[in-house]
Amino acid sequence: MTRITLAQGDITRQSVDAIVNAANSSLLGGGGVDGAIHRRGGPAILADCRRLRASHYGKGLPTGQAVATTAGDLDARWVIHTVGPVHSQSLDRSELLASCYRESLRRADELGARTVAFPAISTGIYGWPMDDGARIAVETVRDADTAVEEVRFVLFDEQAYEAFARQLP
Ligand code: AR6
Repeated sequence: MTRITLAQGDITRQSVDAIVNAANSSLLGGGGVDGAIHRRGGPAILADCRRLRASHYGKGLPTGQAVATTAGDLDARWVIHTVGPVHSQSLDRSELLASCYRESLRRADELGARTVAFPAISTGIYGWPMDDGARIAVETVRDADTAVEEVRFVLFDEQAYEAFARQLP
C-alpha cells in the first residue's frame, strides 16, 4: 500500500528518494517547478538532460512519459522528469496527465525509490484547473501498482494544498 501525504511549500526543499519535475519535452529547463529544480539542483541535472537528448530522446521527451536523472545538489537521489499536457478546453487530455503520474512511479520502481515527491503537474504554466489536476493525481496514484511506499504531493500554496486535501479521506 502506498501512503499518500501532503506538504505545502517548495518541492526543492524536500528530502526524498526522488523528486518529480514538471518539465517540458526539451528537458532543457523552464519556469515554475522546472526552473526551481535546475536552480537549486545545479548544473549536473542539466548535463544529464543534455545526455538524454543526445542519446534516447533526440526529439525530446513525449508528453505523458518520464525519465530520470541525477538530483545534483538536491536532497534526493534522483529527479524524475515528466512532461504534462497543456490544458485544452476542447480536447480531453486527462489520460496524458494520469500517464505522467503512472510513468513517474514506474521509473521510481525501476530505480528502487521508496519515497517520491510530486508537484501538481500541469496546474501552473500549462493551465490545468487545480481541482481536476488534484483529482487525477490522487486517483492515479491510488490505483497505481507500485512499490513506492510514500507519495508526497508538494503543493506550492494553500489553495493547491486544499484542493489535494479534498481528494483524500
Ligand atoms: N515547488 C512546488 N510547487 C511549485 C513550485 C515549487 N518550487 N513552483 C511552482 N509550483 P509549473 P506546469 C507549482 O508551471 O504547469 C515550465 O516552464 C505551481 O504553482 O511548474 O506542468 C516547464 O519547463 C503549479 O501548481 O508546471 C514547462 O514548460 C505546479 O507547481 C511548463 O512550465 C506546476 O506548475 C510546465 O508547466
